[in-house]
This record gives sequence, structure tokens and C-alpha cells, in this order.
Amino acid sequence: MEIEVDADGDGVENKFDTDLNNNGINDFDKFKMGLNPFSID
Ligand SMILES: [Ca+2]
Ligand SMILES: [Ca+2]
Repeated sequence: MEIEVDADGDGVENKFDTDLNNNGINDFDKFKMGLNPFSID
């Protein structure tokens, strides 16, 4: 299987990856809370 875009290098394509900065927190959950989904916290 070919990986197109994988920002954090975890082997999951961005479009399927719910944690693009690989910090263990679902980025959409952070977005819903009004936080920067790419911040490491
Ligand atoms: Ca990824
Ligand atoms: Ca995240």
C-alpha cells in the first residue's frame, strides 16, 4: 500500500490519521475545544 502524505511519519496517511502530531490526543477533539490541534500538549 502506498502512503501519500504522512505528516508525523507513523505510517497512517493524514486523511486517515486522527492524531497528526502524534502526541496521543485526537486532533479533532482539540479543535472542538478551540485549541490548536498541532500544539504539543
Ligand atoms: Ca500519520
Ligand atoms: Ca494530536
